[in-house]
Amino acid sequence: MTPDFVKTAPIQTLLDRASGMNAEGGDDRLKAIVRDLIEAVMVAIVKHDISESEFWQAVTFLQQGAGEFGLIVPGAGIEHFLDLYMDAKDSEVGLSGGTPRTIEGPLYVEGAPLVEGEANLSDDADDTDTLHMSGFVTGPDGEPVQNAVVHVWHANSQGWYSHFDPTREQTPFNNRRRIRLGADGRYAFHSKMPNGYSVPPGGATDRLMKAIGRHGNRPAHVHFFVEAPGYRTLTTQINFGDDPFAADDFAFGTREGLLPVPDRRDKSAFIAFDFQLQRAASKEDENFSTRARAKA
Ligand code: MBD
Ligand code: FE
Repeated sequence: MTPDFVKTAPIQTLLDRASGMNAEGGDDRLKAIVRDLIEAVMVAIVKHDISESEFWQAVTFLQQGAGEFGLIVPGAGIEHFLDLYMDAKDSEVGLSGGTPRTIEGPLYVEGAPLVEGEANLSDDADDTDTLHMSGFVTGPDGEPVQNAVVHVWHANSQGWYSHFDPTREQTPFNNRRRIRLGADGRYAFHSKMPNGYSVPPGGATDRLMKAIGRHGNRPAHVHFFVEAPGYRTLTTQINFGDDPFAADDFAFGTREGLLPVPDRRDKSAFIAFDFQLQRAASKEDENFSTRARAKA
């Protein structure tokens, strides 16, 4: 059997009815999307001759793994795909330049302390080196960006993020801050050096990765949102260029231009990194995505 089977009249009629195509109410755009998604599942079933048992195994996997969808999505490369798609759409309308965007990931928490000046991100003890990171936030012409806020978050030396730490040993905003910048657009912070992240052992993401011969490790990294009136909010992260997983990130978050090598000296490591924002074309263009985020 070939996927042409899905194109036969009875299946196409089933798809129209299943997606509400000929129903009165509902959202037309959503109907069309739902129809394409169901059809894609049907095509995969026929193409790979997926059995009834295999299909229900997949349903059970998704049911049990629902809590890890935020990890499965980047692991499957779909969050990075969204970046590549936004980049391509930007370049189609002549928008380019500035610091590259890269995935947010599932571990941001709203409401981190808003601080000014040289910031300390780490509230909790952690027996590791100190990271010192600093630089400038500029616009497309190199001008210092006014009233910028830099949101920064990263893991601890065990690779765990506060709020999501299964050991429950971290205080709520450890290694999380929002830094309000002055008129010169300079930011600076220090914190306990993060380590690479690994997906929870035995969880849905781990099982999927193992089943397809992959791993679930990320290099050590630091996440940022950079927002300022009149500019597009930047979602990005730096990954440590000297991490063993720098070229093999399970979440595809590493990008050229975002891989600084920390200058490691004694118990300190230094990273100088500047952010360049794109100008916003409208108030809406300033916003970041309305993705649902954890609150603490
Ligand atoms: C992370 O820390 C992360 O940044 C992503 C994208 C996925 C899993 C863990
Ligand atoms: Fe992360």
